[in-house]
Amino acid sequence: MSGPNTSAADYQAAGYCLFRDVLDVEEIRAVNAELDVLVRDMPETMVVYKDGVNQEVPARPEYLTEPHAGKAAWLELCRHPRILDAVEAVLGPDLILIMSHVISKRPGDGLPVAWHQDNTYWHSVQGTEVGTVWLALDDADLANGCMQVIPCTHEGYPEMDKVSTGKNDLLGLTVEVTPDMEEAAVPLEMKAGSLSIHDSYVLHGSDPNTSDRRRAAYTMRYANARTVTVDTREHWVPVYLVRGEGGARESEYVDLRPGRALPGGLA
Ligand SMILES: O=C(O)CCC(=O)C(=O)O
Repeated sequence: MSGPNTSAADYQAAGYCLFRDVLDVEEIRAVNAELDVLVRDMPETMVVYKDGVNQEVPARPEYLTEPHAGKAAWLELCRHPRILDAVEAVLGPDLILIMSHVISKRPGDGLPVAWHQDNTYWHSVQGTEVGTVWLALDDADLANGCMQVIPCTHEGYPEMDKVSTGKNDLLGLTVEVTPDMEEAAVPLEMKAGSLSIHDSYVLHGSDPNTSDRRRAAYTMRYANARTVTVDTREHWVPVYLVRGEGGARESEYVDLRPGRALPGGLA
């Protein structure tokens, strides 16, 4: 098993890249204080897309979706200059923020995430240059269910079929992988404050958290605004222009480039 790719220049070929020590201890402490509030305020049940349909399930901290659309601190984090520098290094200077999701796996209880591609879940998003920042809010390793990727599986941008896992996991669906593919998986072990970016077509997933430590991460999804368009009538949250030019649909996006005020109405 080879080590993780840490060269932005190799992102296109590998389908992911790891950036170490992007946020410092104080910054991560502040994000974790916001996460405590999200978990404290979780409702009893949540509607999640699972097994191919929207379902109401008992609330769990793996399903804290789109906090940036309602809370200023999360939206501000999504345009943190050092995070956007990493995104720009792999997706270019024109960037839209399209989604976000906190996935917090409780100690000894965190759900696995079966092998999947992201793009097949996002029908409102057209284009291939879409990447997810996976920001570690805790130290993440194999024991607490760090994310793993199967490098290069995005090549040619295939749309792989999904089948039911029949298990209690985050998505309820999986792409079937061969033992050879599984053997090639790279665990993205990292310290809190580091992040990886993965292509929306590359296969990735994670094991359950069997350790006595939490494993929380904040995933922020970005796209190249010149080559990717989002149908804002179909999309479930606003799309934010965070850097550069917005392309053909710029007028439909919320302008959140440096210096712009956050939208009103956020908590
Ligand atoms: O956090 C995980 O374990 C999985 C994350 C994931 O599937 C994603 O960010 O698309």
